[in-house]
Amino acid sequence: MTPGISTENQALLERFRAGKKVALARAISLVEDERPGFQAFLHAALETPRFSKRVGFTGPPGAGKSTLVAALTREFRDRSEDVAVVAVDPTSPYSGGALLGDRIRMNDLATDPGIFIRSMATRGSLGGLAATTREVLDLMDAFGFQRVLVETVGVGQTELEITGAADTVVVILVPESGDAIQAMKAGLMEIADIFVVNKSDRPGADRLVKDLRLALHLREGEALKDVPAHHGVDLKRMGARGDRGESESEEAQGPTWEIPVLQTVAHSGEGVDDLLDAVAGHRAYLEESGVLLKRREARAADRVRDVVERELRKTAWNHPGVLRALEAGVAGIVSGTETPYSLAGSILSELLGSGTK
Ligand SMILES: Nc1nc2c(ncn2[C@@H]2O[C@H](COP(=O)(O)OP(=O)(O)OP(=O)(O)O)[C@@H](O)[C@H]2O)c(=O)[nH]1
Ligand SMILES: [Mg+2]
Repeated sequence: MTPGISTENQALLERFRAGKKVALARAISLVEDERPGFQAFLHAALETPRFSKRVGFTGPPGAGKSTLVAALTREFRDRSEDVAVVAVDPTSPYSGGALLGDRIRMNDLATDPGIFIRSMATRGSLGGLAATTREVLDLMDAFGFQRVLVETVGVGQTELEITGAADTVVVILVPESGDAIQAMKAGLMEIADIFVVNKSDRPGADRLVKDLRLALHLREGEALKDVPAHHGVDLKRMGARGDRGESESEEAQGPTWEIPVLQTVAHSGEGVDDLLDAVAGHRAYLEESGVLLKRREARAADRVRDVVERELRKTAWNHPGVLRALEAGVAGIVSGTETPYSLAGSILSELLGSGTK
């Protein structure tokens, strides 16, 4: 990585460090667009202790995530906390109707200088995180926000990504979003620190709450029978929460956390206080049990992996020898004298050898 930083980025960095919101916004764009020098900038900007309390919110489209995040943001502000919000939107910022909706809902918050709101588009149409969401969250953290809230639309497995980005994960379901069995199948039991059944003014909410509680108890029972629910989970994919089940439950000597299932009516604010208490309670648990440190370390390891992978990919596909070998070898694969594996093998030795020779 380039240790050097351009004069322009140095100026930006100074304004970022001085706490200028405009500089934060520009720094985010620099990172989001992966513009030249963004890694050097991140390196310099992140070389500072970070203390943000990060809370992730995920759930199906239209579950009321933004309405809840807006309600919580107001509460945090009332308690004099600075809040940064990232809404990761599956639609493009240029054509997204949902984004506009978020903007309008969060509009009344946007004029408060203690609040910073940013929307990011995902790569695909399936939700989850955008390529640089984690880095943008790091920036907000380094900038000094006490709270960093991230909203992502969960569609199937995409909500799992949020575990690598937040300390506390709130999974928001609604009576329409299906039953607890579906939630279990989607892996939500593994990622949720807090369950919220929003739209509790609608029929079916009580039922879903009961089912979720039952499912959580069943799962706990299984874990006690020495069948951890987390076996087979891909650590790389799970990121920060990858080691959650086993290591946290085996070290049960400290404080433990029982996943609460709360009910809210986001637009009227009903249940928001309970949610705040649960978020605070989970924070206390994270700190007292030492799990926070573990999650942060897992997150750090994850970030290093990301950077190494990105750099390797970039190095490989910009390497003249690699490109030559690929070009020269494809005909052999087509005619059957080479295979993708033999060619990849020689490309890798070309690449890895080149660093040491
Ligand atoms: N009946 C009812 N409607 C709600 C409740 N909470 C939110 N809504 C409405 O549900 C719709 C979606 O709310 P949002 O907050 O945009 O939901 P979201 O999960 O952020 O949506 P996306 O970001 O588009 O996935 C809005 O029209 C809200 O007013 C609730 O508790 N009860
Ligand atoms: Mg939303």
